Amino acid sequence: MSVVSTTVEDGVAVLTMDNPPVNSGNAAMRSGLADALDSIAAREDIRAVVIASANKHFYAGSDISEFDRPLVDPQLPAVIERIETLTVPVVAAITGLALGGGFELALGCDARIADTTAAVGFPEVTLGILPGAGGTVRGARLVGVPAAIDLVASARRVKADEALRLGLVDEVVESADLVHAATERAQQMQGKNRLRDRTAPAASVEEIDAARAIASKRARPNVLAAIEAVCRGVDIDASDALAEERLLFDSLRVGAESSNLRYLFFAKSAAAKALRTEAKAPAVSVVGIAGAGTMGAALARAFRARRYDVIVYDTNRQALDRVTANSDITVTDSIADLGKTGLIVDAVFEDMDVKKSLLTSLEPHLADDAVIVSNTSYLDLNEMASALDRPQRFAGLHFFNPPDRNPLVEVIRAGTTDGSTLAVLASIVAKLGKSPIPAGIGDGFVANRVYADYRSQVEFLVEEGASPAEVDAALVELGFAIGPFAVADMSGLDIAWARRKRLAPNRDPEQRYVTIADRLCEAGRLGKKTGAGWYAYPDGAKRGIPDEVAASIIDDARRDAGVAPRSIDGDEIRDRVQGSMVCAAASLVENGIAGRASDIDVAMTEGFAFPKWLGGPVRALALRDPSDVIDVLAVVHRSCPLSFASAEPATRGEMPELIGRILESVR
Ligand code: T1G
Repeated sequence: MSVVSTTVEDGVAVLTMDNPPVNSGNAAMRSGLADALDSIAAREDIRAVVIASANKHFYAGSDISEFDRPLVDPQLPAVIERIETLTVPVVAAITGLALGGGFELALGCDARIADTTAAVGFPEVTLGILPGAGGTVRGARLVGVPAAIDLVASARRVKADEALRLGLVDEVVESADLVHAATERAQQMQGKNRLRDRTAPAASVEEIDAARAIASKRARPNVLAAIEAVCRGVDIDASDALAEERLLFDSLRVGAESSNLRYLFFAKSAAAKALRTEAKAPAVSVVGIAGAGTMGAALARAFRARRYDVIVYDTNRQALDRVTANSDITVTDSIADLGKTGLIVDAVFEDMDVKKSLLTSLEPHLADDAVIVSNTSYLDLNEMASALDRPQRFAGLHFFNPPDRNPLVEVIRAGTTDGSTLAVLASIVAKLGKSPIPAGIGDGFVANRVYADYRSQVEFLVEEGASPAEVDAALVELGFAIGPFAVADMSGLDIAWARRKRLAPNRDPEQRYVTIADRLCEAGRLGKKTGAGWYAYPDGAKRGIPDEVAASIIDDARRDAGVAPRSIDGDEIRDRVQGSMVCAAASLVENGIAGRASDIDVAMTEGFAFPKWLGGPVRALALRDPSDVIDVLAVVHRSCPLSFASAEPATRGEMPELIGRILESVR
């Protein structure tokens, strides 16, 4: 049964695409469209065509899973060519998403009618490629080079009203009227209106250069190629431009960067899928935040930005005033007011007694189906749940700074969390546009556990002879936007210092411990906010500079640790950082705290700015030569045999079995 059906009425053929769940453009869809278009071309009685969807989305783009092997004919350009070769007008009836190839299909039509749920865009650059079926060529001929550069390079989705304003669609109607409006439009049109025959709307050199400059900032090679394709495409014959664009697309598609980004796309999908349950999720429209501190206020903004009604509760009036200062968020110092909410996020002080007392006073005010989550970074959720009469309504929802911008969130089941609570959380994180990973209960859950080992390793490297600036530079060269010591100075050294002091009594004496960060804090160097941390910030400088005081503190710590400093090159720094993260991933998967190794790649790329085009630390090491990997793991193990016990076999030249398995799982 074809995924494309055709109905004909009054000489108008309506092609309906039905390839659930998202109408992705796989081989079946393309051949269904090609066959339907070929049949129409052979008929004399058809005077107009509409291409519509039977589902929520028009066409969510090409099927990404097909990109790892040679593409099957007919490929999308050949389908679009059939549309342009038809002598009768073809109108796209866009509902929901028309992304990538889906929007390119619509651009091959002679007109585009959208309904109010429609959104169009070119997400291709987020997959390490560029639009490969005419998006750079027809897009520029429709809206001009500057707007086309923005669309192709930003990958942003354009909602129906803006799409109409930009000229990306010709009309916006209610969903119920969509096919009718598209049919009417097709019947009224006097012949074709092929974008490939147009010249691009005029744009000045200044406008083009301005758009290029914005789009090129920190742009990856594929984005630069996409910008060039847009600019060049309007100056040459459309057929040549389309052919050049396709060649570029094909060369990028088979490259490592695109393969890694596609891997991450499916890794995020797998992590989100792991959270799905059969249970029904009661709809939540009002969210309560308990705690108006920095995190609570940022969480309130994050929920508000996704059109939840938000009530922030705190007993501290000044904190509440800061929340209301520039937002339409309700605040209250009465905990009873949280009774109106369907989800309450605990963002109070990280202390078990404080949290348990909050839960005990909160619960009596709540409806039975209201869900409570804690944003705790490391406290035991099962102990917290014990404070509730209905612990099944409770889980962890761990956001990452800044929560209104950082897409990563960990969904942590307590032992008592039920399916309905999980269903609520799955729908909440989807509506927030987050990249969720499931996490089990353990110190630091998943992401902070990996981050802790990363942080330990970079401090080992400084103790052994690298400077903070050398470590930061090596990791910026890997692709991080800024290095770990610059990040530490930005967020402040005191938070981690307080935690180390709290954990000191239980620290294993066998655990390698670097005292440099403690010594910096004891010297009052708490980071940028105190004018100095790992770096100095003279006169409130934005960027830190290495200084003698930090250097001498580091030298003292090396001497007291009996470490003779040596020069350490960038490759060793990058290898040891990635190797440490992989060791952490292996133990998290083995202990069932992480569901799968790719979740660690999602966490580190989404939440900690590990370069996405490498696929994440596990993927990056998995693509290395196994003998290199063994050497890397041996060095990591020697840096701290206790922390990196899982790498021990590598010191004997063997691939550790568990690590070998998780590397295999992400290839
Ligand atoms: N290819 C293959 N599978 C896809 C897919 C795609 N494009 N989009 C979604 N899926 C799967 C997904 O893995 C999941 O599978 C199920 O569909 C539901 O997705 C030639 C070259 C459209 C916004 O980048 O952004 O066109 O886990 O859970 O939350 O120039 O999916 O159920 O087994 O994400 O409602 C461009 C990618 C491709 C869009 C829907 N298109 N997709 O989100 O559902 S390149 C994209 C999405 C291209 C042309 C170029 C989202 C969505 P499973 P879901 P959702």
